[in-house]
Amino acid sequence: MPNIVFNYFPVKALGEPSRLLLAYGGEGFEDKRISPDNWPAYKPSTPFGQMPVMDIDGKQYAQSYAIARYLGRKYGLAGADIEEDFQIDQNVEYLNDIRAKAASVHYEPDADYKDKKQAENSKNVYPAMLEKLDAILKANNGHLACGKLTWGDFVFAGIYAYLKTMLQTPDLDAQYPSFKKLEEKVYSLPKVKAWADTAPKCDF
Ligand SMILES: N[C@@H](CCC(=O)N[C@@H](CS)C(=O)NCC(=O)O)C(=O)O
Repeated sequence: MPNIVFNYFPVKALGEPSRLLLAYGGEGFEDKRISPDNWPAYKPSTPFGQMPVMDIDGKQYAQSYAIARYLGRKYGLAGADIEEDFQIDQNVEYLNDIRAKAASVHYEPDADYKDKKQAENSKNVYPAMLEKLDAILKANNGHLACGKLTWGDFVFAGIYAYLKTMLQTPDLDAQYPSFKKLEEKVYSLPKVKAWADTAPKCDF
């Protein structure tokens, strides 16, 4: 068995998709949660000065979606051909567009501009993007792509709580039951559930 260490902050955010994939893969991994206090000491030794970073037998792997794609291929959760691979990549990118748009507002330092932008996006931007995401899930048998379980579903389930926080829409579950259903589908896969039941609890 390889020695796998997964390094990320003590939140779900961009790290949780790969934690879920590693749990699914069943090889065992050290779920290392680095506190913001300890981060400056570790940062210079990471490939891009950011986390997540996965370490397999001393080799470092960085960039959250690249890691998730790699683990998806490793554990049989990639597409069956390049057309399916493309569909997964495309829909993961779209999901990330929503996250990035919401994050740019969430982390805005100017409070007045932040409020204005949040109100504007909630009215004119997020609804159409979320409707589209809902339509994608509905067209794919409840999955993010290819009508079946892929690593894209793990990205969705892993970042869903973070997405809700970024969007400032705690009622997203009720608005779009397909979202909550997909999150639950992944978290209830037996190996994922066994890991999640004992993992540290985080709100996002
Ligand atoms: N594109 C990168 C972004 C990673 C990223 O933004 N990481 C943040 C935490 S979510 C980070 O390491 N922040 C600390 C820093 O930049 O010093 C990925 O997807 O992995």
